[in-house]
Amino acid sequence: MQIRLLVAVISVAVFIPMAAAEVTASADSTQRPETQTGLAAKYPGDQGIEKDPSVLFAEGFEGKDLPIAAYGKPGGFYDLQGVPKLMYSTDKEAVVGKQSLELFHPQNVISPQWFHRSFPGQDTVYVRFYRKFEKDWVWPILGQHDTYLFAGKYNSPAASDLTFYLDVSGVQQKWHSPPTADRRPTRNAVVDGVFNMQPLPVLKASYQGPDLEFGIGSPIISHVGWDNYYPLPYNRSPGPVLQGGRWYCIEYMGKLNSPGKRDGQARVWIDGKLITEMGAFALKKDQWTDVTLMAKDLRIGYGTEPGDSLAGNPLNNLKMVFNGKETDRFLIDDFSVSTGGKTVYQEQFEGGPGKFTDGEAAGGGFGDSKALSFGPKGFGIDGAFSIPVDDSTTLRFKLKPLCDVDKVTLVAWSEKLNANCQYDLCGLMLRDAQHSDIQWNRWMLGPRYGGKAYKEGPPRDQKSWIDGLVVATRYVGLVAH
Ligand SMILES: [Ca+2]
Repeated sequence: MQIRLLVAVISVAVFIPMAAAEVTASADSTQRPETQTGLAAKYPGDQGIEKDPSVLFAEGFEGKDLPIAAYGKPGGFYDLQGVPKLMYSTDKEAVVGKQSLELFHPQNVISPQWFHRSFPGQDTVYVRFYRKFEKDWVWPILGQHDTYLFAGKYNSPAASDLTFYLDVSGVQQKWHSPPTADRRPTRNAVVDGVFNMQPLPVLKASYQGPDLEFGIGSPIISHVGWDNYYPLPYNRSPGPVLQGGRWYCIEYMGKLNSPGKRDGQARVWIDGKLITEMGAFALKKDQWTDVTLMAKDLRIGYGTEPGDSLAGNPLNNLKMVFNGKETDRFLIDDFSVSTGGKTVYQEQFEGGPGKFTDGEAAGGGFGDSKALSFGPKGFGIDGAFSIPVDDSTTLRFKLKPLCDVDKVTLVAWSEKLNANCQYDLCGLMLRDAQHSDIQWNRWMLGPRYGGKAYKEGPPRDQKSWIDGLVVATRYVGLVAH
């Protein structure tokens, strides 16, 4: 097998139903939560929704002169970066009521506007808003920080901060590969510009501060820069390529994990469809975790569209590795590859490792059977089967960690990409006992362009709109009319 681990992932889609008790919430989330009984269902047109005790704040931008009128006021929007005239309520567009907030994006102006809204700290926050971009919107090359949800002590140099960015990426970004002996495993950085201009929503996480852990087994980089962005994978379905000229309903949630537990979560829904779910992949000792990977979701290259994927590639090799000590072990059992309902390859490990390498058959398998035991260097299977990956191709296996594991990486070779495609199954350790004071307490709207790597704003004057913003401790749901 050719192992040339490279590039982390911007857009990944892997379907991971998990059976362990720790991840019950994740399993439940295959359906939109409270589809019939979300907050919005109780408040047609969002009328009165702001009075619901679950709602931290709601804004339909119906007020006159918003957000300027609320600038700097208690409970109001603030920090308009000195350019409030670039954000104003308008009656030309609306999803909720008759007005929305129009944002003007002047040509070649960086960070023309922000508004921030703080709220009492929460462990779990749901955000819903509607977003529309001009019909012929030109996406900035490096995308933009469109909105984000923030936990921590903003602007405090001693704070441990956590941010979920919902960015709209207009560019393919390449990220450093996984750890090597001389490179920290968490270090992600834009290394050059490979532009494809596909406007995809991308959920990113950025962390500042010591001792925060993102399930990657390494301290989080603590400074402002590209290398402390950690793209979260799409692990349910591919994100839509956003189009100008129509409204999108964007919903996301952040849940901090309980101290000492890997039960944090992040999810994004677009127009009611669950796109991203970063569940608590809790690889606890002595608990089975069933993992099913649908190979259509093995679009695990660095591409942001299905074309840059394993689709159509022969699936004939796989490798699974994790970070750990030499003595750390994993068991894998009940491995199968199927397509269209037909099993192509199956291995129960009762008679040994079969065609797997770098592992050995051991007891402790599923149902007191035997399983394949492997260490941190992982195992591989190469040439045991060969099928082109399509939507019906499915991998299935059972994993049993015998140690605490933060990340397991599945690797498959793509001739098309001439590179290994990888998917990281990782936990979401957003808070530990030492950081139990971290809470979600701020929501922000950009757009903000650039950063150090990019010095220009949008290539021409254009507009976008936002409406129906609700931040709540309960799932909000699509606006009910
Ligand atoms: Ca409105």
